Amino acid sequence: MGVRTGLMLLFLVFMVLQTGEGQLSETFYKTTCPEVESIVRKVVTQKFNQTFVTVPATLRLFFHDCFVEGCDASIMIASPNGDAEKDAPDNLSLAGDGFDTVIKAKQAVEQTCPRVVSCADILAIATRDVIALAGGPSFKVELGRRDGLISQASRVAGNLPEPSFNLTQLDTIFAKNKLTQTDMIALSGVHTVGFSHYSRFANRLYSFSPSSPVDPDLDPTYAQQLMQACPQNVDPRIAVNMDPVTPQIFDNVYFQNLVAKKGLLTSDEVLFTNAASKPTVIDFANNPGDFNGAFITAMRKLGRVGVKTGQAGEIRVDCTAFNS
Ligand code: HEM
Ligand SMILES: *[C@@H]1O[C@H](CO)[C@@H](O)[C@H](O)[C@H]1NC(C)=O
Ligand SMILES: *[C@@H]1O[C@H](CO)[C@@H](O)[C@H](O)[C@H]1NC(C)=O
Ligand SMILES: CC(=O)N[C@H]1CO[C@H](CO)[C@@H](O)[C@@H]1O
Repeated sequence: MGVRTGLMLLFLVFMVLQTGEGQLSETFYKTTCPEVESIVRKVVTQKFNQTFVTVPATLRLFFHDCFVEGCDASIMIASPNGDAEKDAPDNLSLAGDGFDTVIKAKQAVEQTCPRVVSCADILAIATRDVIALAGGPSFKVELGRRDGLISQASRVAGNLPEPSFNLTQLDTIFAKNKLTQTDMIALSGVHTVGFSHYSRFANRLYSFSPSSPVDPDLDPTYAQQLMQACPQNVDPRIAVNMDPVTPQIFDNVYFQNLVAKKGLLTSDEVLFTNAASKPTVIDFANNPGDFNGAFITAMRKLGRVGVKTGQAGEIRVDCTAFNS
């Protein structure tokens, strides 16, 4: 082979190692661990049968993992010093059941296919499974992610959306992860399950503006209910359902709530109040099929964010610790 070809090849290898971004595939473990999806589904179903919290906990874990360092299970790492990704203030409310689901599924997979399946892929499969268990759409999940080697609380800041964000800020942070506004709106539909703590929406009830303490974009009856559930200076551990109508079903009612001015977070309601995103919200509220289709597209794209493939990263043995 000529010098030119050799250099080209070297360059290509270098590029692949540099970015670590390769192709994910639905059949990645076809020969190395064909049972992986059925093993994970069984563990997730068992956990779901014990507690519904498994659903929101796993979903939010996946989102936060992907937006910080990419979908590489960096969020799973435990640290004795409390300075790992999961210890950042934004994670204060990550429910333990999400971590527990992934740890248990990994332990089960290790029995059959030791050191073959990444924790990042197990989290992706478990996330797909909890959506279906809660009544949401089912879809094929792409696999082949490797586990990351960095997990630092200090690297979380600025990478996750805040509940106070306006549409421009939401668009920007999702675009950074190669997700469009439509992807962002569809993914926000995950707030059809799960809870929010009082502190994340308290400003909308008590201190919105000097002339109007209650956010005018909140339905007055809903605002009253929220104030009853969350009086001022309530115990900060109090949390309320984000979908007040069907909190335990993964459906498009979240979008119907936005139309009815019953979006809990400012970042939820803005999707309806801003004219640029309003038509998509109305479409998803009226056509569950449109929501499901856009949601599946967006979830698969979310699962590709910053993935490590090939030789990058590692296949962790214990999801909560780097291999030493
Ligand atoms: C669009 C921007 C988003 C913002 C500003 C946002 C913000 C929040 C906030 C403030 C909470 C309440 C947390 C608490 O107080 O415990 C929450 C809960 C939740 N978020 Fe989001 N989120 C966004 C998008 C997403 C996406 C894309 C997903 C998943 C794909 C997601 C999944 C969840 C889940 C499942 C919960 C409930 C957690 C639980 O019940 O334990 N969120 N989100
Ligand atoms: C979960 O519960 C359902 C319904 O009660 C039951 O059919 C199923 O066998 C359970 N699955 C597991 C894995 O525990
Ligand atoms: C959104 O928030 C950013 C930061 O606070 C601000 O600069 C921008 O003007 C806001 N955009 C809209 C449309 O309100
Ligand atoms: C589930 C989890 O690890 N939560 C941690 C999130 O971060 C706070 C500190 O900001 C920890 O106290 C929590 O244990």
